[in-house]
Amino acid sequence: MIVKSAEFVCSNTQISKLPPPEKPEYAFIGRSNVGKSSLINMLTNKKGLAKTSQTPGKTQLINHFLINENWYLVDLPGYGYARISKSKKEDWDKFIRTYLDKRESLQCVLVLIDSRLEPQKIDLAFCNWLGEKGLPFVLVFTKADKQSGLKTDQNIAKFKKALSATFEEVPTCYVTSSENKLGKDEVLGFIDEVNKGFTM
Ligand SMILES: Nc1nc2c(ncn2[C@@H]2O[C@H](COP(=O)(O)OP(=O)(O)O)[C@@H](O)[C@H]2O)c(=O)[nH]1
Ligand SMILES: [Mg+2]
Repeated sequence: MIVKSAEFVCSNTQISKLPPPEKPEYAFIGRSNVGKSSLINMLTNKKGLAKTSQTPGKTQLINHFLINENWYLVDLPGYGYARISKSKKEDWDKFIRTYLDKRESLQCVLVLIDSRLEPQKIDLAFCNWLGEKGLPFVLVFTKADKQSGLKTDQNIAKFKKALSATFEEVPTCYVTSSENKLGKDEVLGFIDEVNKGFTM
């Protein structure tokens, strides 16, 4: 897929104000600082589309971007930010989980994982929750330029192994780098394929 246009549509704090669920939608989510904004900008060829390195945990917004006038890329607030209060964390949980669970047009959740790290509990727990809800998701490993391919492969293998404790079939994995555009064609190609099967 070639991204010809990418437009910011809206930011929401309320599920009731989301755009009508008439286009296929893909939610990007991961721990704060995982490289989500950078990945969104890389995929859409727009440097400032998603704001990178903002103070996390401040505003908890669901951001909709319209791509090629045809599908929505949704930027969700990061999870696992240590310095936000417990009540804020619970608000995050409720808001995002309701969105993920109820959004009819949501085709897939892209769960971003830092490829430099050993499997993190919070990422595994989130994947398990998606599994329990029967929500389709893929894993997008970020920042692969930061270490050797071998190290990346090892961390991915460990993550898959950890997931295999609860999943019969481990989801598809993509290896990406926003720095050198690794994985761009693969992630966009995947979205393109799913879009083809979208019916209202
Ligand atoms: N080397 C490298 N750095 C990255 C990559 N993606 C993000 N970063 C850096 O990681 C930090 C967090 O990125 P950001 O996109 O703001 O993460 P977010 O909090 O998940 O939206 C920033 O300093 C980015 O420049 C990547 O693929 N490679
Ligand atoms: Mg960000």
